[in-house]
Amino acid sequence: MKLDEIIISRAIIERFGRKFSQGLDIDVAIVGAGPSGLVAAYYLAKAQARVAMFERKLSVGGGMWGGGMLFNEIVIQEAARRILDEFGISAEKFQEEYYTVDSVEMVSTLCSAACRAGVKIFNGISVEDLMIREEAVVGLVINWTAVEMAGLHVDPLAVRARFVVDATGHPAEVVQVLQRKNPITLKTPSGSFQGERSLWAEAAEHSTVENTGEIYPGLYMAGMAVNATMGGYRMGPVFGGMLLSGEKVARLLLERLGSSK
Ligand code: 48F
Repeated sequence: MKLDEIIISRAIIERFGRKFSQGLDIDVAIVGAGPSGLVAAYYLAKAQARVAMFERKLSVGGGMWGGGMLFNEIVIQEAARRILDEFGISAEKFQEEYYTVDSVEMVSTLCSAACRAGVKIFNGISVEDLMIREEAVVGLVINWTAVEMAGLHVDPLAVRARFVVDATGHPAEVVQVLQRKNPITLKTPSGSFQGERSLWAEAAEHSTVENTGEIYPGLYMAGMAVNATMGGYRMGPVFGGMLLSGEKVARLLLERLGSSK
């Protein structure tokens, strides 16, 4: 076999073009490929929803890689262990109801399962704005992260989605941009973005799952973005709530998609 650089280049361009084009008009667009986003994407795609995921960084996995303070182990509590079982991720019992997971196994396995279920993951792409119709979110405005970093004046492209999920973690970037650019009321106690509070793992893990849901018509939130938006606490390197939040948002969206199909 004689390798031709132009065939290699054309293969990449055409196959990416096909994938990108399929990702432009979908059921659910997920912003952020951390634990909550990856789990949500997996369950949605497994149920045949058309899902695309946009991740600012080259690497997926969000805050999982570094475990706690760069010790690359994360803690999962009993309530979320069944989700690890669903993915075939090995958890080691530390003491009653506490389990540890190697963070690299966690990231790679969640990502692999999402891809195999049919999720289209676009890394190196940042969501900078939302597409709006009347009183609802109907898609994303995206650009290359490299363009964002270079500060180049390059217009973005758009993605249409029946539903958008903010899974951007602590900054809750999607909710924040919606509020900053539009005169809207969010479904929070104050009607506005509340901001994250300090560390209280027990309360935070509960509220992140409890408040997972629709924050504005067409816009759902999962993971740490939920607590940041609702004024909840941070939880540190315990990840059960992230997994359960991802699972919950997928279930809520599948109910919506089922009723709108
Ligand atoms: O922060 P992240 O892991 O979100 P999560 O699923 O999990 C939070 C935990 O990692 C941890 C915690 C719980 O134990 O407190 O922090 O809520 O992943 C969020 C991903 O979103 C990407 C970001 O690079 C990260 O990988 N992201 C953020 N803003 C954007 C974005 C954006 N505007 N466009 C695309 N990706």
